[in-house]
Amino acid sequence: MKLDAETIAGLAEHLETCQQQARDTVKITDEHPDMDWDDAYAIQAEILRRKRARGSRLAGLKAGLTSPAKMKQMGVTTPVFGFMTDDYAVPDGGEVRCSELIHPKVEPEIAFVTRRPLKGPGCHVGTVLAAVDFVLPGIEVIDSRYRDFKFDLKSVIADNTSAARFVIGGQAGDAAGLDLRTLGVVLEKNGQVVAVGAGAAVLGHPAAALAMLANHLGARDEEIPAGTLVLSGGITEAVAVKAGDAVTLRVQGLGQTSLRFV
Ligand code: OOG
Ligand code: MG
Repeated sequence: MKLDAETIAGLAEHLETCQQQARDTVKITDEHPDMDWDDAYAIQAEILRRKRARGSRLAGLKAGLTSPAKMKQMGVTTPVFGFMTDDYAVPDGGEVRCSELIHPKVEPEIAFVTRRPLKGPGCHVGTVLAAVDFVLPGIEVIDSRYRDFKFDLKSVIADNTSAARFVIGGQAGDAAGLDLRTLGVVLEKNGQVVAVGAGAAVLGHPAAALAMLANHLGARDEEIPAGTLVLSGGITEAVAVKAGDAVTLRVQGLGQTSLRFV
């Protein structure tokens, strides 16, 4: 770690205040170029601690920057991990208020729910499929607190990987009984198809995102607990949205989930 506890707490407060006030900021590595990966995850953990202290509950975990389309769009090459709290959850078909966000984008994702805990090191696609209860269509709404979505990996990790809202819905599928690599996804905005893809875009197999997350947590002596919702990462580029837009994700054999931006 390169930053002291006070600096970490200050940066967490700064980023969370930007989120609460829907205000953007320059990336934090501009002022702290020497911060390291542990500092970045420590800032993220401090944001979670602040939210929990005010009564928020953890609603799930997420992997991001797991597909070539997302990595290319954001100019990075390594996946990142973050969290969602209960106030990020939108009911299926529900509304997202754009006044609470800076510059939201939507991502088509496969959501997993675990039946058993997953703890690295050594987790792989097989371990994950044995521990997963079911998969569902999920739309993640990301909203980087950084100006124009311009960031580096450490800055975006500290900013809880741009997490803002999510919706899951459709029909739960048996993860082990589906070929998640060829699972097709279609993202529609206002009735028009805006992105299409298949599960294999995520690290070759979307369960690999959970294996990476479990191995990442294992190195910190943490785990993915049983019964955890995990978003495995955007399959395609993220799509910008604004008030008035309606977004639907259709996943092959698993129905659809949708959101409206107001
Ligand atoms: C970072 C978060 C990426 C995903 O699914 O790839 C993410 C960002 O692009 O702002 O959630
Ligand atoms: Mg995402």
